[in-house]
Amino acid sequence: MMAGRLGTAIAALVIVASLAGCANREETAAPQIPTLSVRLTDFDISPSSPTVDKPGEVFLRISNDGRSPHVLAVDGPEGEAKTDTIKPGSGATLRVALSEPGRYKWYCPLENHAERGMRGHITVKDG
Ligand SMILES: [Cu+2]
Repeated sequence: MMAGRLGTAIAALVIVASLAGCANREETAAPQIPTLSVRLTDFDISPSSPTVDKPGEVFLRISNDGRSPHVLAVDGPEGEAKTDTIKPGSGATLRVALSEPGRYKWYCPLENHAERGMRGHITVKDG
């Protein structure tokens, strides 16, 4: 019985992870993982410097609305996490462990995109 429920919970999490692109934020089976929608353009990250309320994992739901390929990289407290190259008109999800309060850089590491404006910070509050 217990194992069955746990299995169901894990299956639900996997589904949320794979369908994060179209999951409704209020109906997610894992409300403890905040989801942030991020829009990449030539050459901006929007929002450029969001804040999350407490340390923990964050789901980034990223769309590339620009005309160039982009990548989103986050220098978190446990190292760098980044997407594969996201084609124009496409999207990606990234799960980032922001386990400590702080201010973490995020940027597009391709060519000179960060210098051109694709950089900012995620601030993690103490909770
Ligand atoms: Cu870029």
